[in-house]
Amino acid sequence: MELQEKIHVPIFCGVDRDVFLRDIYPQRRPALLRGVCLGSCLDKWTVEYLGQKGGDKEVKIHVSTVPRMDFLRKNFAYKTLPFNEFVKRASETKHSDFFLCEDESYYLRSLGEDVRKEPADLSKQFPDLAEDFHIPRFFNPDQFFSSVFRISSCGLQLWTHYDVMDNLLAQVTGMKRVVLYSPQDALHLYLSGDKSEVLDIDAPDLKQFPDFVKAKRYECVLEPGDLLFIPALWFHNTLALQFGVGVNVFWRHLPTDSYDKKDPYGNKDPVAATRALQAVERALHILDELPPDYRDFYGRRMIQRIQKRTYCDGLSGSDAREDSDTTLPSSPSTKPG
Ligand SMILES: O=C(O)CCC(=O)C(=O)O
Repeated sequence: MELQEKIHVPIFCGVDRDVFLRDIYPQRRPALLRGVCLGSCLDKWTVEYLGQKGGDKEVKIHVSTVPRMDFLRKNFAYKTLPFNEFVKRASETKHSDFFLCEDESYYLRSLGEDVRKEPADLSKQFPDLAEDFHIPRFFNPDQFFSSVFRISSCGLQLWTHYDVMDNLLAQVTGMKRVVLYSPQDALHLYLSGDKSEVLDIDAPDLKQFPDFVKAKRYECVLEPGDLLFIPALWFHNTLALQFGVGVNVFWRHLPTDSYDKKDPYGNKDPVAATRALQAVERALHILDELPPDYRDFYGRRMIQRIQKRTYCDGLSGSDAREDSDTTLPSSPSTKPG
């Protein structure tokens, strides 16, 4: 029996900038783009070549005793290795030199030079390798945010999370399964910040996570040369079916000022969302001044008001936006001018 409704991510061949911007981008849904030119990396990026060109620059990596990384129980350690040594180890299954155990798994998410301030940029950290990778011109250069190496041991699984920027995930070598969930399924994913606490998405504990089955599972398998468009806020979980090298490119989809300026990873909530979430926390503190039955009553009405004003489907719609809302008394400042 299928656990969840499963949907194949649609595959598009021969997509150029015009087709992407006209037919794919506005849908705000994941799309697998096959046959887009990614440059000579597809032929060149063997383990040996990556080691030679990437050299012995130190990289910070995740090392885990088991391939499914667990951010809750922290079953991985952050370690540092020269890039060439890291690539060699990540490509093998048994290691003669290791940190935790001889069959440990490795994962690199490359970082900027000043980790806390600068986003990753392949052309700065790995200029010789960046020459081989062609970033598809599907967005304007001033929207570019980061280009990030994603290199994983065979079997490595990265937890389900969302990012706040639009993303093209390029698979250069190896195969990778990607499972995605819509932002509208956020409440079925048991979030802890930007990550889902459901780590085993193939055999979840349904006693602990009963609503997980309600989330629609979008799935695809990336092959070398594939490009996956992951719209901002779409949750994604990756499983390396083989040792693999990928690069993902984030770009700004909202006006620059919408994003948190201190966010080198591209995963901090937009400033307006952070302010709104803080305002909800303040409102909840105010409700604490009331007895439980009153809190329950006004809490339910607040939820309905928020649903009517914000949901894009179902309950709300343009009528709800313009309504004279009877759920809660509206203050003049909350009405559009
Ligand atoms: O490919 C991976 O390992 C993870 C990709 C990812 O999380 C991303 O592109 O945001």
